[in-house]
Amino acid sequence: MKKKVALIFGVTGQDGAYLSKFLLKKRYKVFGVKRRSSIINTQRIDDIYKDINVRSDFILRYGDLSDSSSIIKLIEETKPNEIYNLAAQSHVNVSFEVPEYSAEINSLGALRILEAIKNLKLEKKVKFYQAGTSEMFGKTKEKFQSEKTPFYPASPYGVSKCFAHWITINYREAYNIFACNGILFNHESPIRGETFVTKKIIQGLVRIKKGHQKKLFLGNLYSKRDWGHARDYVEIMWKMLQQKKPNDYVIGTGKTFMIKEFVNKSAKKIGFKIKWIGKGINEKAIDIENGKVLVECKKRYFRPVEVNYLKANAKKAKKLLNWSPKTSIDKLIDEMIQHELENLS
Ligand code: NAP
Ligand code: G4F
Repeated sequence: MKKKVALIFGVTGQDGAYLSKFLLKKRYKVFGVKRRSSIINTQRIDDIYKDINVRSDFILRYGDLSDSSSIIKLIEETKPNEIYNLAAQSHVNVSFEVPEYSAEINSLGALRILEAIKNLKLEKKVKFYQAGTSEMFGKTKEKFQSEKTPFYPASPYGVSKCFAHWITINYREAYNIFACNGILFNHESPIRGETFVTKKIIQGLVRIKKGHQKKLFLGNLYSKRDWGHARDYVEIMWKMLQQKKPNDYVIGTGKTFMIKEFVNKSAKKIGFKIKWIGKGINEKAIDIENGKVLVECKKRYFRPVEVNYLKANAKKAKKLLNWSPKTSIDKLIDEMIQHELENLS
């Protein structure tokens, strides 16, 4: 039987790596789009080439979401059954520094792919997944956020993703493209980018424990996030595209924790006994055993506007896709700590 073909934009990112491995196990041929960088950026997917059962079905191509011609060429050449748009300038705080670039890639990038599908007349042949985000809910006051919760984005990143969300719906309605939005809440893993808070906390605390780092500097300790495991979340991206009709789904655990709670849980598992002292920017976590400061706050890690509270209502995905997350926050932290210990240089 002919293998299904997937084209993944953002293949070198956290989700791109997990999704590639998931699809290869499902016997897909996977084309991944990487962008040119001055240093090799394929660390997260290099291990695929060690697996002789799948490596011949995994092909990397150069491309960039800022370049329509590369998108059109890639779609024409690879003839995908499914396109996953995971590519983005995905860091919320950085989007305040590069707002125009964030919109260019996150908003117009999605539009460019949809336009290519339409202009190549592939509406009936290609299914499209758009990586949406809980950041679109932003400053919401709703206790749980579902597909019906109005968006109130609180960063250039959040705003840019709202455009991508609505243009995906618009092209679905206008041109009958099988296009789905996943509205995914935070998902982490051992291969999470090092500047996202979970990875930064665990990597920092492990390094301090082993004598490779002195302190960890953080921003707002009081925002709350609904954290799941990326491995569980890529499966649902695929599942959305296997349904009879395209739809949009919220994906999250329905549990939320403060950043400070994440520090406490991680510190305990790594073997620290800590106490918090001070307030606001002067708040610090002290190692009770030797009195040393482990965690301090730094102004540069605070955002001009904060998303204080996110908690998913994923009942629609549970009901229609029979989906629920498999990994608890404790298991996620354990896995991330284990990875840091094994990879400590
Ligand atoms: P990530 O690790 O930051 O990966 C982003 C990917 O996009 C990388 O492969 C990156 O390439 C690529 N990229 C950036 N700019 C590009 C451009 N101009 N052209 C082509 N590719 C480009 O993000 P992630 O955590 O895997 O997230 C995947 C997607 O889901 C993103 O769209 C993100 O916004 C969204 N999302 C993530 C979460 C989460 O909690 N992880 C939650 C909701 C939504 P380089 O490797 O070269 O940088
Ligand atoms: O880990 P974060 O940077 O993730 P954030 O902003 O929630 O965004 C992530 O999840 C979104 C889904 O909701 C994705 F769409 C997006 O692409 C990305 O993957 O920050 C989490 C929280 C924030 O409230 C932040 O202010 O942690 C707080 N925080 C405190 N200190 C910090 C730090 N965040 C970072 N990155 N670095 C700090 O030092």
